[in-house]
Amino acid sequence: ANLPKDRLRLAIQKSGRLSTDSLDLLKACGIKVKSPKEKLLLHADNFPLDLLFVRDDDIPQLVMDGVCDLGIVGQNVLEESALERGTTSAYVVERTLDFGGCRLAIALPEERPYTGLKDLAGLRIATSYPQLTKRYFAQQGVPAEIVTLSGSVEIAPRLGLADVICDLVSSGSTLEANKLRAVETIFKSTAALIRNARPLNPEKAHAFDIVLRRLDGVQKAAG
Ligand code: PRT
Ligand code: ZN
Repeated sequence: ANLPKDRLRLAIQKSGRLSTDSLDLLKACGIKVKSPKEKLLLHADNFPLDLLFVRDDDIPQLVMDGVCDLGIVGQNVLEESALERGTTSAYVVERTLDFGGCRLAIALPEERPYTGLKDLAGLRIATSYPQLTKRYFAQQGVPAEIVTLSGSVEIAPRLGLADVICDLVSSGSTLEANKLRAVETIFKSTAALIRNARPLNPEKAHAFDIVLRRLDGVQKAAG
């Protein structure tokens, strides 16, 4: 990767649930960037850091491959990506953050009876997180067929694509609107600040120390 030697490169979500909180966090850390929207890459004015705006799904790989030094991404997306890659050694979770909170949960049509996981044996489960879902069912010793969908997972049972789903839940109103109920939580997530596992050069390491110190101050103040 062709990285500047003296500026940290941080990948954040371009537009989505983590975007505003990610930018606000940088601002709270005293790192100023101009209005991002059009640009893919932005230089911070007052700090040796550049921002790359991308789809959240691309962030783990960008960091693991060293295209970016740092990333802010949901731990759900990170863990799914690491499982797919078959290794967790290419990145380090530096800090978990206090936004982007959600859980990956198994949900069933309201009318389907449920006494425990064994009731799901042999069923088709729609999800955008096949790796996390597969791992959970394997760990629990319950056989299941995973149907991978990139979105609109909650309508899969009604379409006859799957019997149950495994999807992210925050308020629960999407499940409710689709007459589904969560029965098991398989993964709890928040956003996290991650770093490529290889050591930073001394200039970048110094800048990153400052980022972390400010971040810890901000998070401590927020309680
Ligand atoms: O375009 P891009 O690929 O970057 O964005 P995206 O659409 O893939 O992701 P986005 O912006 O929806 O979510 C980014 C990250 O936010 C996720 O990876 C999670 O880490 C985190 N997050 C927190 C959530 C939610 N809460 C959440 N509720 N991500 C998605 N949802 C969805 C969920 O999939 C379901 O459709 O919201 C719906 C449920 O919400 P409730 O409030 O009705 O329960
Ligand atoms: Zn995405």
